[in-house]
Amino acid sequence: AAPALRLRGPPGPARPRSGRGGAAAGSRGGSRLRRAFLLQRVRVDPPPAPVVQPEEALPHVRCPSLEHFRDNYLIPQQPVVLEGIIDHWPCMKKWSVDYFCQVAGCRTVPVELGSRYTDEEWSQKLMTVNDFINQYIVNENSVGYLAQHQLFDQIPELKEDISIPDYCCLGEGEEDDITINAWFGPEGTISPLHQDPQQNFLAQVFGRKYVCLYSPQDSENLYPHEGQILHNTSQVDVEDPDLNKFPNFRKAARQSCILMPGQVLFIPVKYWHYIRSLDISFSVSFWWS
Ligand SMILES: O=C(O)CCC(=O)C(=O)O
Repeated sequence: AAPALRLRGPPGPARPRSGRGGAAAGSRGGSRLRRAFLLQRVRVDPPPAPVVQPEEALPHVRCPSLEHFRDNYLIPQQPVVLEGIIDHWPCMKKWSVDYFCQVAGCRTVPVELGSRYTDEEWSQKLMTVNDFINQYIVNENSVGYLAQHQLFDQIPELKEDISIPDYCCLGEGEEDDITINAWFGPEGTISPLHQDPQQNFLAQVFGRKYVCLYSPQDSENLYPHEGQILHNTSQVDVEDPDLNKFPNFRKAARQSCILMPGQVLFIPVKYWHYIRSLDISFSVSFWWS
């Protein structure tokens, strides 16, 4: 059966659920597209792994009880890195690049091309998992990101290797309403600073990710894009901010971490997040309410 693929292409009148998928929207002339095609062949070496300063380090907590998580993080809407809660997931031992070739190699998935979805030259295309792995994971000449894709609905076999974190039962929504997305890419993928309308558990299966978070209370210091499509995405490049253009960005209080395999980051509703992969990386996100 045809997979339930949904490209996060140019959004229609309704806003896409997440910030992704907007920048490349809009019409482009052929020459611009050709230029984009050439640009995306060139991969700029990503900067090294940043050092997280102690004053901005996110708290870590190991296997908190439901009550502890609810009272200290969910109700006050404080982000936290949870440890020890996915060690038992079969994916932690099973998943590798080779494994994806075996179980999903022939399946077609949407891939984002270009470093970040706010770049002009960003685009998306459909390709098989085998082609994605050959072109963007094994040969890292340019950045391709299998991002925000409901891979587990497409390939239910993979769903057996993960489970919905117990803490989601603290929400008011039904389990069926939880959106589970896969994020698979090489070193150097960047999700620009943006916010989403649901709570999120971002579980790291392999590879590391550098994550910066800012409270929704700092929104005005983060210069969201104007207009409907990208208003949940900041104009500021977190790792190289233009402080002349965005002077109040220095007032925004950052929390950060290097998310390691086996760790799960709780990102409260509307918390701004910026994420750069430091290795070949696979994450699973759970959006819940
Ligand atoms: O890991 C990433 O690149 C982005 C994840 C994200 O934005 C999300 O889970 O909402």
